[in-house]
Amino acid sequence: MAQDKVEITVESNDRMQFDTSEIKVEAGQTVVLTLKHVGKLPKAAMGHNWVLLTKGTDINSFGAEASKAAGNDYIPEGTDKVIVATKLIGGGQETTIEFTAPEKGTYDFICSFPGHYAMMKGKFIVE
Ligand SMILES: [Cu+2]
Repeated sequence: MAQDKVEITVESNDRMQFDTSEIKVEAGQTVVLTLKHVGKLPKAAMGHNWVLLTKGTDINSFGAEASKAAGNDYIPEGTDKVIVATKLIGGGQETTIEFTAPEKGTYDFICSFPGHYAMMKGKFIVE
């Protein structure tokens, strides 16, 4: 039996990178995910978030839609394409979210700051 709770830390930086491209958890686990921004640039220039998308969401079309949602941390208002997301942070900051891992499958995670999803993305695998 897997642990009930798993803690994950994802680092991001001033070079538009996450330090991980694959995260594995088990269905039903409580996931405590901390996003750290280890860079120095402010949120307006190099903001990062961690956004878990519903299965099958097209990253490019979601990213284009998200880029218009500056007033909401680049998460489109009322979207049904986001399972969970952190707030947007700048250099030196960190933020933590807690959520229940969704059903088994492979999901995409991205940073939805404009243009970042081309580099800042990875797979969230639920086993
Ligand atoms: Cu970013």
